[in-house]
Amino acid sequence: MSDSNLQVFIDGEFLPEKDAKISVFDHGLLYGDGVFEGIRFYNGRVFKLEEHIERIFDSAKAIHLNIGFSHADMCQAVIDTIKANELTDGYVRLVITRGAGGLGLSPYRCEKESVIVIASKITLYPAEDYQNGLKLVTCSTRRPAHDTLSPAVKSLNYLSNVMAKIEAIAAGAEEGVMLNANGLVAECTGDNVFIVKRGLIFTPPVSAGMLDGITRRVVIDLARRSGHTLTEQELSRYDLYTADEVFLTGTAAEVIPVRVYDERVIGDGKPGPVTKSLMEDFRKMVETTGTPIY
Ligand code: PXG
Repeated sequence: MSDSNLQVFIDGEFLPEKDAKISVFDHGLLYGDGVFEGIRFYNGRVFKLEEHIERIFDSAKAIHLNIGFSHADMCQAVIDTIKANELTDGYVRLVITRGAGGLGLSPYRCEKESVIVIASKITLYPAEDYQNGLKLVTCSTRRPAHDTLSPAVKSLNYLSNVMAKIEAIAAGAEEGVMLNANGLVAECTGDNVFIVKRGLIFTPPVSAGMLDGITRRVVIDLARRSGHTLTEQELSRYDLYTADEVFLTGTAAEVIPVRVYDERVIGDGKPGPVTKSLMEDFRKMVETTGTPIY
């Protein structure tokens, strides 16, 4: 996808899309050495900006990457990039790479990290996926264990997610469920997982090995505020197969129902009442909250 002439922020400068380039010696490219964020903005407001900026700082800290920008500068860079592109609704990709260095793993030979902000329109899941629900399959590719690369780090190493996505697409599914090293449900390739059983909501705890999703946090909060009982508890595939409702959360997907998982029809095969009410609550929240851009 290429928008005609985006203005891209690189290290404090705006460059037209065709000139927005970084070095082939950047360790972000050579080793996947860097971190990123995906942020949505709706109606001229950035949704959960502070939380996304906080998470990228945490991801950077975890990989020992120094960000030469302050928290406030980073928020401003996001706002400025959206403004430079005169957008009101869309998606921001924030990328911080280790920077250009030698052909060796050591990050200490990289001169300076690069901060990249791309603001663009977003390609949404088709509307029918929200009405009918997604098809999911279990992928054989596991989420990395905490002692490999913390799954809480939103790093440029997304290859296991990409491999899982390939498996899901090969199976004719829209998303793939990734298990942790113990064979329990961690999350999907780019979304967190929730189930509803007998009116109660469950989602695996972050310790199950996942990205601490910002949409997940919002939905946990919305569910509890509307009087639902929500428990963070490890879930197996069995728990998903036998759930009354399954839904996913993520910046790109928002709140989206699941129709079938590993060929098992979820509930009656239609989005359930809890999912539908949370989808509605989420929609209201994104339209009425957020950091103003203009
Ligand atoms: N798990 C993983 C592995 C993710 O990458 C989520 C869960 C949901 O987290 P948030 O904070 O967004 O609620 C993500 C984030 C894409 C895309 O292009 C997906 C994400 C982020 C940016 C782009 O599909 N998922």
